[in-house]
Amino acid sequence: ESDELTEVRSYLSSQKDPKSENFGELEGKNVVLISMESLQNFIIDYKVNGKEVTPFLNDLVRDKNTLYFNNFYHNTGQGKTSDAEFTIANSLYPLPRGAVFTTNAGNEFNATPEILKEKGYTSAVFHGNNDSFWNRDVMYPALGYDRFFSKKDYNVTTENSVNYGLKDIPFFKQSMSKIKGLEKPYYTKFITLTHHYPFVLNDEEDVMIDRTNTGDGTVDRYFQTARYMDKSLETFMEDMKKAGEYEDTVFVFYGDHYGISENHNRAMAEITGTEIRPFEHTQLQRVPFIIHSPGLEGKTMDTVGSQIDVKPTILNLLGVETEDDIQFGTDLLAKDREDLAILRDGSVITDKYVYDGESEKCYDKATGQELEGSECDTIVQKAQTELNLSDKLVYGDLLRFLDDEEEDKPLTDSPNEEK
Ligand code: GP9
Ligand code: MN
Repeated sequence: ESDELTEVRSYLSSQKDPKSENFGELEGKNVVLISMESLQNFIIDYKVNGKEVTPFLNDLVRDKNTLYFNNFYHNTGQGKTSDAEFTIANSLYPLPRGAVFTTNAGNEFNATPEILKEKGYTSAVFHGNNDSFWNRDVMYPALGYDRFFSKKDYNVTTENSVNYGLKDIPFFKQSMSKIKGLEKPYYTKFITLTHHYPFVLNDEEDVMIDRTNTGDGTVDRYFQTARYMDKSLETFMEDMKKAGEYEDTVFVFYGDHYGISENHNRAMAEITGTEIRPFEHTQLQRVPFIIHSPGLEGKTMDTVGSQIDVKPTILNLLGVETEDDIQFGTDLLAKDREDLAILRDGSVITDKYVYDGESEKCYDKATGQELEGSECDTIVQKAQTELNLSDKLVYGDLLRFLDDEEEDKPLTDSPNEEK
């Protein structure tokens, strides 16, 4: 092992690694991860002219078989969707600049699909855009994925696409025959696309809610594409039930990153009813995180976490031992877990504090009141240490020094006959 890897290891072992009570609760189940494009948590229960923007998700988060995390942040940087994928698969931070999917796809990883392969899982990704976008065709084999159903595996026409590619409703419809063909248990990821900046719909039929009227077009359209995506999730869940793919499956929904940047603070102040200071800006980096499975004991959790925690959380639920893994996240369901989210820009959130990395301002999390900067010193220090160690690990490709190296197999050719 290299000295640098030893340094990472000794830092991680000095941290609490709490055990979850739920270890193995969902052992052997199929996994369906759903990347919800640009979906921020403020949208949950938000209404436009009396109508819910996300009625499906609003019901889902209250379902008795749903765990809903309402203090969950994204960790993404410039790699956006792909950064979220990276962090969720590896429990490592994305890079301070650029997209790790494009800069470090040649690295050795120990990602969730690869780990689950040893448990007999088949893995696949579904996405209605070109396979080379974000270098996914190169990165997925490195993460251990077996299959990648991309644009060329779907019937994509001008009518059924908008913006970057296939619209979410036909995307999920056409995915059904593909998922049914997978060997079980499967570990899959569906990446939605329609609710992407600049949030456009091209068919009256897809418009299911009014725009808001802040006068900021981006913000006003945001609610319409969010409504459309929510509908696509609803139809997907129904189709999974009809196809008999629901009972043995755990559904994990996550927002990938913000959709509305700080350039839209004026309109967002109108939407949220409060001025957007650095405190509110940081709180707007929350994205929904939802785990749903029949039989799962559900509740809403306000524990502070982020995408870095998804890997250990899922693996623990599936009963996979992660103790010796190099991971920066912790199991969100562990009782004595530390409330913590470290964002890529150096912002840090705990149960007590919200620190904005850009303005370097420190706030009381409960009241939003600004505090002496020094109050946040300890957590800022911790965040810097963690981000630096994670970056060292990625830049130095340090996981290649782990013993059980395996050759990355190329993706299985995706047959096009389902067109
Ligand atoms: C592209 C899609 C969007 O295929 O995942 O990527 P983003 O621009 O959000 O990173
Ligand atoms: Mn995205």
